[in-house]
Amino acid sequence: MINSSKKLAGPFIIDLKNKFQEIAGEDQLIDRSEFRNGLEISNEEISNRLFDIFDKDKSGTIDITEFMKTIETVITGSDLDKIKFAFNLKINYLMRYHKSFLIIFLRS
Ligand SMILES: [Ca+2]
Repeated sequence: MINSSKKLAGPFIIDLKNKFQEIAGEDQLIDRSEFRNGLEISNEEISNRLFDIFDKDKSGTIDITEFMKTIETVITGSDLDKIKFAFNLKINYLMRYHKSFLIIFLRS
């Protein structure tokens, strides 16, 4: 999926663009429900959280640039970028459902 120079490889970019077009449909924008159904995310909380990370300008839809940029950051970004991404995604979920886990974690 990535080559040695840590850039997205051509065929993978084409796959991604095709996937975007398939999910986005005619208007070429992905809204929340298209996002959740298209990526088959069963958990609404996680889906919304992910959506917010992709929707950089908070317009309520994801365009092709936001889609590609976010995926590129996750795949080719620094470890710090990846940690930030994972942190943004997980923290709400963990806080809500695993408070006891966090308490144990923070104490250790
Ligand atoms: Ca947007």
